[in-house]
Amino acid sequence: MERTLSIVKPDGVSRGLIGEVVKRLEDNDLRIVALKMIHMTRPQAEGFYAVHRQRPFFASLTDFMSSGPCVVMVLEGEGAIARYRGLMGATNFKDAAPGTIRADFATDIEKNVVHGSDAPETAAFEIGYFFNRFEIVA
Ligand code: 3AN
Repeated sequence: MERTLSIVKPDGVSRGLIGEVVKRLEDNDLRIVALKMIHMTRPQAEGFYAVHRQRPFFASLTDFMSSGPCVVMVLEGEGAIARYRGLMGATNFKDAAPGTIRADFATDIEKNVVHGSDAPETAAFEIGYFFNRFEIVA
C-alpha cells in the first residue's frame, strides 16, 4: 500500500471541479483516507513548494496557490503515486494524454487543476505538511 498527496488547486475549486476529481479517484480505486479544505498563506505555499524556490515560476506559482481555497487529500492504494499521476496527466495540459484530468480541464501550465506527489519521499513530506496522524483514517 502506498500513500500520495492530492490537491485540487484554487482554479479547480473555483471552477467547481472538486466533485469531478473525487469521482475519478473513487472510480479508480484510490481510497481517500484524509480530506480537508484549506486556504494557504503565501509563506505556507512557499514552504510547500520549497523545492521549486529557484525556478522562474516560483513567485507566480505560490501567489496562485495562496489565491483561494484548495482541497487537500491523502490517497491510498497499490501504486497510488504513479496511478494518481496517470489520472492527472502531464504538467503541461497540452502534453497531457486524452482523458486525463489536466487534458480535460486545465487551461494553463500553472493553473492545472490538480497536484500529486511525484515520489515516495515527496509524498511523505507533502502529507506531513498538511495532515497529522490523527487526521488520516486507518
Ligand atoms: P507536477 O505538478 O506535474 O508534478 P512540477 O512539480 O514540475 O509539476 O511543478 C509544480 C507546479 O508548478 C505545476 N503543477 C505547475 O502549477 C507549476 N509549473 C511547473 N512548470 C511550470 C512552468 N514552466 N511555468 C509555470 N508554472 C509551472
